Amino acid sequence: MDTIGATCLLPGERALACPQENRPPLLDSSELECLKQFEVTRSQLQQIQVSLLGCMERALKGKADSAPAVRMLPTYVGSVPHGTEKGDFLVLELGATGASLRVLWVTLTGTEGYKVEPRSQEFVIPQDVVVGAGQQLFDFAAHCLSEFLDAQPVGNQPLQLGFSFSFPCHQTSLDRSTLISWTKGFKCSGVEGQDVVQLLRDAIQRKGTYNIDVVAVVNDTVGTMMGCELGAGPCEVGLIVDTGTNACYMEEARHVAALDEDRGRTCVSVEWGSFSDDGALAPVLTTFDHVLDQGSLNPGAQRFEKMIGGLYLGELVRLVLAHLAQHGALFGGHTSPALLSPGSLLLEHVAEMEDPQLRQGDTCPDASDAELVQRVCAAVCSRAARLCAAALAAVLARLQHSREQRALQVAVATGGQVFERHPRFHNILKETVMHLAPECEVSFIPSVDGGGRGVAMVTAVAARLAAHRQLLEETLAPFQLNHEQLGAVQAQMREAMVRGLRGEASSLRMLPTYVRATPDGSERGDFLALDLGGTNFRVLVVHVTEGGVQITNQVYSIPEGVAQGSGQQLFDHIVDCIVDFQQRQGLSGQSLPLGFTFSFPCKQLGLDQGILLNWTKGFNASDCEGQDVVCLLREAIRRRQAVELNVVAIVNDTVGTMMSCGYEDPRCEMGLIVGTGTNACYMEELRNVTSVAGDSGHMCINMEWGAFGDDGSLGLLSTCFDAIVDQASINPGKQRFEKMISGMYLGEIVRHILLHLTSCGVLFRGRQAQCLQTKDIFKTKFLSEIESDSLALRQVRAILEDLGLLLTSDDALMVREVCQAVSRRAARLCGAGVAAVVEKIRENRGLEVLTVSVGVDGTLYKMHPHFSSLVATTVRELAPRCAVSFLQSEDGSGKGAALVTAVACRLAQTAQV
Ligand code: 0WK
Ligand code: BGC
Ligand code: BGC
Repeated sequence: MDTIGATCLLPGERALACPQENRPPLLDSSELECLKQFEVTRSQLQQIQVSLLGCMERALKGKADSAPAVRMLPTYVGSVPHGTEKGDFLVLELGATGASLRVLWVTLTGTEGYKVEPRSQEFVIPQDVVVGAGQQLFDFAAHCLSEFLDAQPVGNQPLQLGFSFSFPCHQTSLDRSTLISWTKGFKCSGVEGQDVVQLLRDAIQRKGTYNIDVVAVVNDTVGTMMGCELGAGPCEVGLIVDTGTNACYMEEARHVAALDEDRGRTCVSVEWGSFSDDGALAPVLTTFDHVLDQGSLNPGAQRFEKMIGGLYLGELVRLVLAHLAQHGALFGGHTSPALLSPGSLLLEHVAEMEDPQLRQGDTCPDASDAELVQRVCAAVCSRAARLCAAALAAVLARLQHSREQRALQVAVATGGQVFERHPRFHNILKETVMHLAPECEVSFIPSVDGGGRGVAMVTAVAARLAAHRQLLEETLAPFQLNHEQLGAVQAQMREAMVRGLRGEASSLRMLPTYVRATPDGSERGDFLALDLGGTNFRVLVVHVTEGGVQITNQVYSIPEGVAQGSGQQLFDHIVDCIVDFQQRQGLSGQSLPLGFTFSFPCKQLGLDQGILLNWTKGFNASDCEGQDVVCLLREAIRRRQAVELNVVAIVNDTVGTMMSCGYEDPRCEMGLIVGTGTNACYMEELRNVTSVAGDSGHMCINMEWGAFGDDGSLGLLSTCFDAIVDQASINPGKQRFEKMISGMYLGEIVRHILLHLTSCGVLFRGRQAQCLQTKDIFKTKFLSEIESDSLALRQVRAILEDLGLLLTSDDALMVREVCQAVSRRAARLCGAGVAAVVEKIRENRGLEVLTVSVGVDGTLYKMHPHFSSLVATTVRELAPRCAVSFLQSEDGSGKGAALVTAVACRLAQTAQV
């Protein structure tokens, strides 16, 4: 037991007793028993260390029970300061030092090497505010901010504020934090469970004197850690022992289950004040601790804090002194109102009484009383320091585990009045840590300004992220289409449809397909089918029997050189594939009727005549546009002697898809493709198709909606990124609607947005990534992968790193948002198009409500996790009187082409009969 000395005067009291000799007199058993209770053995400390470590690791894994002993709260501070932070920041500190708050003006000078002393002002919070209504507390804080700023040369510049809020909070971002429970004598109503940043913003708004933006909220331990001087190398632990106690440290992000992270480190606030493992704590809890706890504002909570925090040390000493006095062991058995009144002994009193200097000179009437008082102070404070050391040793052990390092070198930033005022606390803590964590080399860095600079650092980072977020939102805002804008697209498309059907100027060609009916199930026979124009070129043999349709197909590639070579080369390649397929399928020499799905805009003059109007989707074979592609195919067949093929029908992939789904569901009267390209067809009333004779019956119209807006009607919605992608395409000014929707272009739009955000410094720390300069490197399939809900952020990073991007998690999050904005716009525009078509069919038929199915195909529609549901939602919004179901085509449009051929053959036979 250390020797101690102190004055015996309590605040406002006359002297009771003071020491005679400097050799400590012997203590009687009751006194000894009293002090012995505060002795904590090494094995008890080790047990606390181990138990706390266990609680920390369970909480990190999210395995802790409902009321975890320690909370391990992510703080969204992902890196220790890298010294580049610059600017003037306001800091508001609430709760670190008891019933007071502090406002600071901190100027960060980045790497300019000189320091500007922060200007600060402290305000005492009236007790009725500390336990009053939450609004009152935040209004008080806003008032103090205003009073502080009245004395600063601020003018009306927007001010960025970092809010140091020293209570346990669930943080969901740097500027969103929900208070879990008050501690340290605070008990304001209407705050627990609330976002304290919003409460402060509302109060500042109500005050209305200064334009202050609260950009970050941090725990005081984080501010202390972030504020520690870089000289010593970054601190990775922040330790506070002030009115309360807590620590934070830099944990490997992958170990924090609450975060979807696999790389880097993140700061975790331990909130060890609530550590209460009865197994570990019960042996060290004294009767005085139970009395104090029962008398506190939060009985049963923060038990560990109540043995260490400066708010409680004075009270513990008072309880012991009162106990000893009441048992005649002190002050001659006398007590006093102050000695008996809770809260009368404060930390500074304990520090004073424990200070050995005091004993020498002062006039204490009874030396042995003074001695005993000092012993009590020392016992209470030493225990606090040792318990705090055991907790810190648990954090160090956690750091060793998470870094898989046995020997650990770490700097701990310390802050708080107990450190500043209590002479021996720091030494006992240091010594005990050395005993409990001998393989750790720990340097303690006292915080110079109570963490104000650290909070400003976090605020600077948050301000930078907030500015980035704003830039991101401004960049993506044009992609968020509201109901009015989509309604306008629907109306414009409707008008263009009518003009196209009438043969008037319209960006929608509304091409008759000569398909007058969807299959009725009576089709029979074997057919060859070709499917050109999507991701894959396929040759199929389709058997249509009573029992249904059997398909065998083979995928062939169309090399870019062929797709952009000569027409003859392209069609010879197609015939080569057919011959290869016939040989593989043992069909050589058989002349089966052939249906040709040709997914490009064709003016059809009949079922087997289609004049190619223009290539799309990266195809550009020469000498084809303006030609009848059925002729081109037949010529190629002729060039390849000894091959007999009977080309019966040419259909667009939308028509093939509609027919294929129509075979299963007769209500299917629309075909939709959202793949490499996009387009739609539907069954129009023949009377509305002026270019085809006849007033009754229907005609399937290939809308070629990819060209919608080529007349500039989509100009208002087109962004600078759309213009870049269009200009870089092989058909600038063409297929504008397609270039905002389909798979061939979405990846490119995203790539250009990423390049733009990088050039603004928002992404990849402003470092332009070489890989992103390459056209088409950001595939549209990446959007589908990145936006998948089941994909954790780390997997998003993996996709982007495979591309050669060096990125942070924030970058990955932003890339995902860019993908979401681009694909969402595409789906909504597509939905507006479908709504225009089904509404036209409904009005064509004068129906109150239309029930119709849409056959759909295309990789983007099928593979993207949200595209199809967004299209359906938009159609419900814009065409509420149409009950639309979307049927994903299983066998592609090749089957549809075979069915069209089958219908044509059946009609031809009945015509011969
Ligand atoms: C599969 C169809 C084909 C169509 C394609 C579109 O069978 O006719 O062209 O879907 O999707 P993409 O392959 O372009 O993603
Ligand atoms: C709070 C912590 C805070 C600590 C030190 C505790 O009561 O729960 O959030 O860091 O006091 O101020
Ligand atoms: C073509 C359409 C086709 C669509 C889907 C567009 O580029 O012009 O004919 O239906 O792509 O493949």
